[in-house]
Amino acid sequence: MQRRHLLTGLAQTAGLAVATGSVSRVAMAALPEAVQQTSADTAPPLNPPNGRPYNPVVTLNGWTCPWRMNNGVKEFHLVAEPVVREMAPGFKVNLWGYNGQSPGPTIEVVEGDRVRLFVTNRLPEHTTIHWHGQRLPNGMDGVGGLNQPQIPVGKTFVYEFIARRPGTFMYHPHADEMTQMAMGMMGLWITHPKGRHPLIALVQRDYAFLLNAFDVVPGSLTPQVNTMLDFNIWAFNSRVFPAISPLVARLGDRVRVRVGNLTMTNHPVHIHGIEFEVTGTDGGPVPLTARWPEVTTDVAVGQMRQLEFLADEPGDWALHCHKSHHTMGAMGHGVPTMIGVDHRGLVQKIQKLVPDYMVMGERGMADMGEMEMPLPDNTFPMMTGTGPYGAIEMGGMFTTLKVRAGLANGDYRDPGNYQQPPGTQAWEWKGTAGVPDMPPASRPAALGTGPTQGSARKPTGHGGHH
Ligand SMILES: [Cu+2]
Repeated sequence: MQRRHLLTGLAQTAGLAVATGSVSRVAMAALPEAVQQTSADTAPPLNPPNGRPYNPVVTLNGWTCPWRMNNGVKEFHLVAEPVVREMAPGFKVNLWGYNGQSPGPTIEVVEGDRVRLFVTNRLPEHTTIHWHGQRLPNGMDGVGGLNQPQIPVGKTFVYEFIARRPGTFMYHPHADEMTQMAMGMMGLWITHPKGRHPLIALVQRDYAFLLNAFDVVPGSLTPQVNTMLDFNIWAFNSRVFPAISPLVARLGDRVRVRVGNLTMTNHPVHIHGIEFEVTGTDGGPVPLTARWPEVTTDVAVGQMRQLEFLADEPGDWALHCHKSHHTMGAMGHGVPTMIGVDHRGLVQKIQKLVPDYMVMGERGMADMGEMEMPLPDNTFPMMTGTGPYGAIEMGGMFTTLKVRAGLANGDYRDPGNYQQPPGTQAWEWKGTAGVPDMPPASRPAALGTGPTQGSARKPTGHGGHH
């Protein structure tokens, strides 16, 4: 019954494709293969086997969609469908996506390419795709009802336009958007420049990912789609720390990181150890005179930012959203602040009634990073991830930029933990408590921060203390 239903659906799909649009019957004789991806790992960059050359991107915990050339047209086949996304090992969520994953595959083309995208709808409701940021004919913009009829269940529509502007773009449905984006339907689109572009630098590493958020009640399998602000899963490309791949760079590499935001709130993306410039937005390359150095840049809802920097400081550098609640895993929002509350004696009494009962938060929440809490069957810890020096106490939108000397070109493998050179790591003070073990001349009092600070800093009326 199901097999027959599926075959009927495929036949309808192919039939509609032949009947749709201005594409010749020859071009439409067979749909391009809808390549499926079963893994949530970061796929190696897809070097273009044909068409104009370009330097491919690496999609964090994602992949690039293979295409076929058809009389000079780049043809892609996206299938909108329910998927199971492994957001972290042991934490699988029922999402909607494209070609087996959420986000869908990254589309990579070159400025000037004619692109034909077949979109097959295997969702239980209609959909469309909007090509966020693209210059294209109005009828290809994908707003259901406004620019085109919705793509019904089981049907395939064809989008076709020339990639006119180089840059970083996104795609997502413009049909029942609240539900479909809350379920993970989104993807990246990169249009590489043809030849050298005065505002687009050559880089050795080019990373891309989307910021996304879900509301998955701990223990459940499917996001709540009506949630407006109270999300509990904060992800890079539908993946949460420590399951997000690191961004690996060779010492001295110029690195580009393309970040798009399809959540319901802004995310200040922060990178440690280096300074970057925002060299492009979804509106295009930023003029050189409009760039300034940053270590954090806010990526607002519906925005794309291209960050570029020189990876000239070796180490394992944190790269994360600076909203501290977004570097947390699933948590109950009703947890009261317990800092300063003394639970001694109470725990044993409660444990007689509730054997799993644990106290958290009376000294802050750091205990969460090391506590092995009994978790519901399908979720992940609130603060997790272990580094070489213990629990990292992070989750959600957090990963690392790993800068190493001597990596091979195109080697994206995790190089492991950074070995701190001797004498370059923070160390434990083991002197006499409270008394600085320094020469008297350099003691805090002499610097104006000791017991005499008050009188030393007060205006004296003579104007002589400078
Ligand atoms: Cu954030």
